[in-house]
Amino acid sequence: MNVLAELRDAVIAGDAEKAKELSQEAIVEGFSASQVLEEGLIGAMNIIGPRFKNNEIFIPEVLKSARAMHAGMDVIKPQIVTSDIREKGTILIGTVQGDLHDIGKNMVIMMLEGSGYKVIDLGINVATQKFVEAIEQYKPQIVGVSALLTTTMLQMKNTVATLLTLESRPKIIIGGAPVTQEFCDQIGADAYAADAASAVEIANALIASN
Ligand code: B1M
Repeated sequence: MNVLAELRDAVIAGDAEKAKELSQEAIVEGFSASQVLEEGLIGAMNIIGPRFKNNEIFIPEVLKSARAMHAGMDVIKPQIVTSDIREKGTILIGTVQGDLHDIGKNMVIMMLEGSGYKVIDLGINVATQKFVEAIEQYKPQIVGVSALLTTTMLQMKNTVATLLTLESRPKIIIGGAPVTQEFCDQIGADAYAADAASAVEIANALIASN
């Protein structure tokens, strides 16, 4: 079994220490940080998701896996975030109020930072007012809004509606598993990103069109 498959298994087993070691080993063996991310860490979450859905595993196991995944992400982050890249702009990002999911958002952040953006992470369960205050404080070019629950998509809609009313507002990118381009069109956000890599492409395009 190659090191990325072992890493995937370690994350599935929720073994943070092993996930950290194997992520380091994979980098030493010459795998790129994005291979470790895509094939090892995201690969594991793609297996965990359906198991959680089918009640084969439960929240404690998912949390252990999430922790193991973060341990791996901490290892590859310095490889992805190269310090000599000039900042392309500032992006503010958060998961909407009522929603505690942050694994995907954190991946988006890593990819954005890796491609040269300064990212301000507002965390999870972010009230609309907090987005508004942070926009006033940091004056970002882009705001990223994440939601992972169909129930919190309504909160996403409310947050976006408020952000759209701001004077000289930043561009708004939305994302998260239940979010679609159709929903994006409905609520009037500027763009929808299906995954972390497309979030970077879309951010680049929005900055270029400014
Ligand atoms: Co939750 N959960 N969860 N969960 N959880 C889901 C989302 C679910 C689909 C599982 C299921 O039942 N099938 C389901 C939602 C169903 C629905 O709404 N239709 C669900 C549920 C129901 C719940 C609870 C209600 C469970 C309960 O308590 N009964 C509860 C809600 C808590 C809350 O938020 N209020 C809950 C809790 C949890 C944990 C805390 C245990 C944990 C979160 C840990 C954490 O995030 N720190 C958890 C997890 C891990 C999941 C699953 C298994 C995995 C999510 C994940 O991390 N995916 C998930 C099942 C699934 O998705 N298959 C599930 C990996 C991640 C890389 O993908 O987040 O989609 P994703 O991010 C992608 C893209 O979407 C995109 O880029 C990312 C990278 O490619 N993207 C953006 C994301 N945000 C973006 C923002 C952008 C752009 C792109 O803006 C710029």
